[in-house]
Amino acid sequence: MPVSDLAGRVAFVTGGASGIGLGIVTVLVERGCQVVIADLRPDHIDNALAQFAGAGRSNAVSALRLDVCDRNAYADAAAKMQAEFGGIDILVNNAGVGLEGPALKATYADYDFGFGVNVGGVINGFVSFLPQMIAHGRGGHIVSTASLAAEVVMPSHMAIYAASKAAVCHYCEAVKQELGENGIGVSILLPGPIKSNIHQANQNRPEHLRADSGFVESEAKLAERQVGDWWMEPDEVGNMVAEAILSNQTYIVTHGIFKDSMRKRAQAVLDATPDVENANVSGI
Ligand code: NAI
Ligand code: GGE
Repeated sequence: MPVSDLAGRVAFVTGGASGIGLGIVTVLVERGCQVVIADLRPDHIDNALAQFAGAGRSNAVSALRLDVCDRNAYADAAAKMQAEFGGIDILVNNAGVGLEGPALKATYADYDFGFGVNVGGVINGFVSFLPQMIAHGRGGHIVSTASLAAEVVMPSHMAIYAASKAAVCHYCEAVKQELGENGIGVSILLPGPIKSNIHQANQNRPEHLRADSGFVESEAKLAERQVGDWWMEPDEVGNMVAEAILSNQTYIVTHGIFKDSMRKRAQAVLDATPDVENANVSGI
């Protein structure tokens, strides 16, 4: 059965030490969860733990350094959660990188960076944790962070990013029913602009994917970008995520500002689709 009450539940939040993930952690703690933050960046982890210590909530939050691309480390983290908490109830596949750069200059290093974190990190979360979440029989929920970039036609310099987020969205849509039959709810977070450190993509790029990158200049420029005053606060996203877990809501969409672009893309696909009478696809 999906999660009907957050109090006492154990949550594992990747990328939980900054931005959207930290907003989700903050709200889950407020709602009574025991939360483990998994993040790449020691500086972000230190800042996040200091925030919770300052609020007198150190007992409810711990953290471990994890690169979600490292499958062995991810398996070790899942084993640790099983040993310490009897498994997790809520997995938030939130870690991601907002890489961008000229599509014609993209190299395998850039594709591997974008898909490795944004898709590979989500896959590794499912593979590492789904068995224990089903086995413990308490029910559970998996939230994966995609983007509204998955639902519009994005500019060329964000092609890798958009494709990676579309993959997350379609994978989660596809597995939702079967996971539900196994007591695991599924939600897909589709944020618009949220106040975060997403502009720091170049600080999150692994060493082995730096030298050959075609995005060095674009990511250096991105790193200088300021957070928009009108962008949404992470805690507001956290509240949307908490409510979506409780209602097993499939899509969590933070903004309506791209709705016309979303509709235009969907209509373009429908316009290219032949009309048929009484289509029967039950056998597929
Ligand atoms: P952020 O950069 O503030 O937070 C992301 C966190 O993930 C950071 O603490 C970073 O250290 C961590 N991280 C990066 N690579 C990692 C890895 N390989 N392993 C483990 N942790 C890793 O950025 P933000 O915006 O909070 O991003 C969270 C998610 O939200 C991402 O998937 C992003 O694509 C997505 N998103 C963000 C939007 C925004 O406007 N900020 C809008 C739509 C989607
Ligand atoms: C706020 O900064 C970013 C970013 O640098 C990369 C990606 C995103 C935000 C988000 O995933 C979304 C918007 O919030 O992606 C878009 C970025 C730019 C234009 C449109 C986007 O989505 C429709």
